[in-house]
Amino acid sequence: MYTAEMRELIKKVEATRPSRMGHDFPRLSPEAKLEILKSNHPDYVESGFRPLNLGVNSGDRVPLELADLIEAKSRVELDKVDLNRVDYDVDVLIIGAGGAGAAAALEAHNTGAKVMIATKLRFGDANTMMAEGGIQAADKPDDSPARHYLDVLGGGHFTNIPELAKALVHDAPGAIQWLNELGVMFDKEEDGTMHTQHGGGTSRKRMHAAADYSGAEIMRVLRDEVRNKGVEVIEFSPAVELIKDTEGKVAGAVLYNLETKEYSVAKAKTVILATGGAGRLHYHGFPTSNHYGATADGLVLGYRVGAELAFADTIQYHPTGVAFPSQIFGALVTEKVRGLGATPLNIDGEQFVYHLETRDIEASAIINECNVKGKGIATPTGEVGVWLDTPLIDMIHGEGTLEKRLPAMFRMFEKFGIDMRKEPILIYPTLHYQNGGLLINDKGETKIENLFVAGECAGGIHGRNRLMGNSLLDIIVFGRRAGKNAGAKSKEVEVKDLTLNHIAEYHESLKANGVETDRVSPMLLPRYRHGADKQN
Ligand code: MEZ
Repeated sequence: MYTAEMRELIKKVEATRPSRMGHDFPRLSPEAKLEILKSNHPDYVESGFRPLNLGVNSGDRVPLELADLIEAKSRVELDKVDLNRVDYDVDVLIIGAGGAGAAAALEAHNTGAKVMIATKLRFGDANTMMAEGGIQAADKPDDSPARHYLDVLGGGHFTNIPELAKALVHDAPGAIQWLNELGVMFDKEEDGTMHTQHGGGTSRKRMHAAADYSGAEIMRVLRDEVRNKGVEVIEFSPAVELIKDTEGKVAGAVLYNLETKEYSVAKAKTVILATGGAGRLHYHGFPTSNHYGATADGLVLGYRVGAELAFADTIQYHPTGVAFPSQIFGALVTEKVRGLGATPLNIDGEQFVYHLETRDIEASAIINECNVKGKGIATPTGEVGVWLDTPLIDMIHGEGTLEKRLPAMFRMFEKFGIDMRKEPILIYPTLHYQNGGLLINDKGETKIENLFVAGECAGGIHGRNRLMGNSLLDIIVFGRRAGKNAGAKSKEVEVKDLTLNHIAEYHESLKANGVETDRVSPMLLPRYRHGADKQN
């Protein structure tokens, strides 16, 4: 599959390999890290951001595409929604059916609450399903939640909200146990203990995995369990607006059936937003590893009812997205590949960065190598990337390791005639994760009464950069916390008359703040047609 030119360049990789074996590349100093971030990371490229004109985060800097969605009108034709005709009446409404939504549903169900999930696509169409490398938890004798906490804070440049980071690491061993007991097939050693490995920025091996399809395996089990418990799941029905009651408390959502194009009213005592990420907004023009529905819908819905955003200006670009072949451009090459020893190399076959720096640093170093130093490898379709020297994996750990630990990666490249056991692969950063989201406390609550958030839609846990494997962990920990607390809270709630007056008020506020627009949001689905307005 590689062109003749690329094959020539691979010879340089092979030539330097013996001298690289067994030698760790030096890590960057804190000053050098800051410098490489500021000069290369898209979060520092000001042209990709603007301040918000209205709402609780007025004046705060957010990516342009998100700002446009927030500063847009409701897509709901308000005259077509009859709030007196309630279609679903539940205790806990969960919006989103990825890992966080499913974990929340199970715990809310355990409180005895009547729970319903409404989701835009199918149950499990979510970034959880696409997560590959693993889930962190400090459950080995040489590790502790305190060490995990320090790694989380170091990775997040000490900007994380401490109570959220504490909750994440504290609940982690229990989360693994819970998943294991539900039936997740984690990789285990012969003696039955969990197999764990390093990720970028981890001081201990605490990445638990199911090969390189960890998220799919977790989602498989959670989805089965939700179905077994009889929780109602409404598919192809995104929430298009949150409903309040006349006391200003969140009290349900307007759902929109993508097939019949009809609205329905879901009344609820508590609501959990678990709508996931925003990769399909393609910030700074990056490709994405995210699923098709990752369009920041929850941020828009939450902001319209007054929930606060936190860290909305910080996005994670996974260092190793596919740069070649173009058919899978931007797809995720799990960090586990680097965790197993594969190193990034430039066009001369030289390593230019330690292979397990945190993601923001690693991605910045790759961008720098390609776009500043001009040492990237050009692809036939005009992209650029650096090598990831995957043959090192079997050389370090023994023949058969790559296929055993990375079967999905192996197949993905094999389909295109690339044998990653024998030849390096070409990678470049891809938009992977929104580090921020709607601000929550350690119960998963927002400051808006009866509104909870869990998973990638929530902000504050990871600060300005998340470590590998803390996202699958976060969806379980905060999904469970939100589910338990929303279930318990629903017992005290008495819903008053339903209203959508806050939408009319939001429209007034747009006008009052000088935003004249025909844009509508949430976006729901990305627009890839030529000439289509990406925002509508
Ligand atoms: O946490 C993640 O984002 C993850 C595990 C991704 C990966 O590289 O596999």
